[in-house]
Amino acid sequence: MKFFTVILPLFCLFAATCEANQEIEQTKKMKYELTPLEYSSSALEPWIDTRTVDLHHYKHHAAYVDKLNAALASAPTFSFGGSLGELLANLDTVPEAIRGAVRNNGGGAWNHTFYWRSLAPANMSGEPSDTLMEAIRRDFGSFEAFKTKMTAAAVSQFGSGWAWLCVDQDGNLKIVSTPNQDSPAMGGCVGMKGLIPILAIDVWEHAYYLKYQNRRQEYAEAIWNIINWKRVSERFDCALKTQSISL
Ligand code: MN3
Repeated sequence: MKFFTVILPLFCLFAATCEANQEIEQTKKMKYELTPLEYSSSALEPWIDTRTVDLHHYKHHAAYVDKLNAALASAPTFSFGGSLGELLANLDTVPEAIRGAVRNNGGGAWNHTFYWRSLAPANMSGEPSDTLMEAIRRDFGSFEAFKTKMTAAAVSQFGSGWAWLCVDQDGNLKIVSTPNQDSPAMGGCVGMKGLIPILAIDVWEHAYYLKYQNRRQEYAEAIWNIINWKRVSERFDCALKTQSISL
């Protein structure tokens, strides 16, 4: 009787601790993690529907992170201690055998974190800071003209890709688009040296197809209702002051 009341619970505790340790070991090997959303899956309604956010974040975004980790694990002699952004900025140091996988999946992982953090529920969207608004008017003529131009960049990106608002080395705003999961975060590695992204629009079909089907234009117009302008303005300040990317 005593065995079952004293020894068995102790044994179970020991077994549970071992399991926990194993989990920690596995976590250590999983170098990069899925960045959690800052809002609920329904928070972007009605502009981006709950099901799209769920699938996009917990399936698509998560898959990029998993595949990135798998690619890195397949090259045991390569180790990189920095952030994902730093890894992408140094793509040319990644072994050729996994460079394509890191470019696609590391880019996918980073771009999506940047995208989710570019968005906010409509009632918290706000507007650009005075300094950012001034720069928008200076470089695009008006806020409306800027939105029209960025929407057009999103719509006209052939196939899957991204539209970005960036700050160049002279502090000017530039709209660019990239194919696949290429990103200004990859800098010179993808011919985008010195461009610091401050806002991203994902134009892969998985970002909008459930609600908008083939109407990418409608999605790219709707997204202006849920931009996190506080965050984008902070990124702009960071780009001007430190010439660096802020997530
Ligand atoms: Mn996507």
